[in-house]
Amino acid sequence: MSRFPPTIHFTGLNTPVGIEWAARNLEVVGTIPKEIEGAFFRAVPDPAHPPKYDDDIVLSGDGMIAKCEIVGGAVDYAIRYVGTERYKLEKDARRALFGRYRNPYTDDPEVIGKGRTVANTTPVWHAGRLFMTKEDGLAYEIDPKTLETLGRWDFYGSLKSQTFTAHPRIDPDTGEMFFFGYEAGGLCSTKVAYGIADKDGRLISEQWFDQPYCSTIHDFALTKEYAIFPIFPTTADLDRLKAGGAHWAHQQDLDSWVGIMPRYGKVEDMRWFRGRAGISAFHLVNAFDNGDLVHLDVCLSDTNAFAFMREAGGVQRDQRNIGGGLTRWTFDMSKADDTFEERVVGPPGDMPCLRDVDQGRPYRAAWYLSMNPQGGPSLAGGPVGAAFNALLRLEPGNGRIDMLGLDPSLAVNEPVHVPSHRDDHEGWLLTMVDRQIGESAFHSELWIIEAGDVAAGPIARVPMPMPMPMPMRAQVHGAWVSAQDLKRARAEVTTRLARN
Ligand code: V55
Ligand code: FE
Repeated sequence: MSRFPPTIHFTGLNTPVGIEWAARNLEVVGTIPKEIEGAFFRAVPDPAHPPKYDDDIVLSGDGMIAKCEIVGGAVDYAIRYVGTERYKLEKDARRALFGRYRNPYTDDPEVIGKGRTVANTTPVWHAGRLFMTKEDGLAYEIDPKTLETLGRWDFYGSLKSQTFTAHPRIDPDTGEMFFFGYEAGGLCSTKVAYGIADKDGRLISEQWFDQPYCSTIHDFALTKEYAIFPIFPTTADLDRLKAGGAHWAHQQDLDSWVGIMPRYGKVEDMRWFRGRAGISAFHLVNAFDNGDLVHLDVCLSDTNAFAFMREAGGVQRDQRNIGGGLTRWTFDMSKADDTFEERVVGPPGDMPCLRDVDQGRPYRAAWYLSMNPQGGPSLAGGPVGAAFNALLRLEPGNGRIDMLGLDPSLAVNEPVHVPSHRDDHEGWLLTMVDRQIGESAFHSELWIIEAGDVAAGPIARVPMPMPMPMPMRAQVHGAWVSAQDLKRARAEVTTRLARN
């Protein structure tokens, strides 16, 4: 392929951009509250080269790391490719060498055994370091100042897992990072590594266990007492990969599972709870424990939200016809059986956002993205093909919902939460909003929103510089790092540029 194919994965909001750029002192409409000082990092998949085969999916796009930095009310923007092994090899070759999504059997022979990850899913900040992650490989460390890639992160050679999740969880009290990697032992391995890094980023524990089958464990959850691993029936198969097929196929008739173990305990103490067949979730909002009860809030759907994973499993379902809801699962650890309670606490949606201090604790409110029931279908684009156009604030304890419903010409990306110093103030959300301004023309703006009053809309907006006649490719996840934390970035970061 010498050009990008004109499919939904490469047109409209998904049109490849491929430009590394930076601009200072962007126009600010309104006033950014003084307390908002720091950087909003964004993970943006953007393929640098046309795919090796006829088509490809958004999840294969080379990771770009973007930064909206807010200093004294001024805003700077920058975006760069993550210098993964794969990106560098293809950059040198000036073409795609790696084939289909997570199938190394479709790669050029010259890159067999080379790192395939595109590090395009979540920016993670821990212990003064910034990482770009994707669940199919190790994280890459990024210099938070320059966005330069410093190298693969394996905890100074101590991590045995071949993979690292895009959704680690950080305990707000201890500063420890709890994480996992599935397919830890290689392609289609049922081994899952469960790890803990201390507040200084040292690996203090890594244990491996087997999941019931090789599923895509995209996210997990943490409470003060437990680590929780949800297993949904989207499975990998080595023979299918060897035949050049899809990594993932959703199995609508296969049971789901939830594994729960003491978070500082042994994997041998994992208890497995059996869930409904065919369901799927990518993101968990939060979890907390209360005596013997463990509550887990899940962005649940009744089948896999990604068409390419459904179709590989023979599931035919229109994207706009997927059921589900924000669902609370409650596990009674005092009972010996493998059942649990389920109730819906909010409308369907995904891309949840939580205050850092609420991680693993009872919490009052969370935010997530959904579809505006008014105004018509949403823009095409993003990883599942239909962009979100509503931002919800949910109080799961009492079911209260506030909505910022957007015009169908607008798409909203996952927000990050910025805390306030005032106890009586819920802080702010930052989110990139894309607007269609012509048949294939888009314009993006950063919106600053009162977290406690999303329905009021933005209190300040930062239009991306014009003229910029291209979309900004849809973001996957983001991370907020305060100015104070940025100052505590590891000093040695800049001296380690030589490392790989
Ligand atoms: C997801 C995203 C990915 C991926 C697998 O949001 C799952 C879910 C951006 O990459 O590879
Ligand atoms: Fe995710």
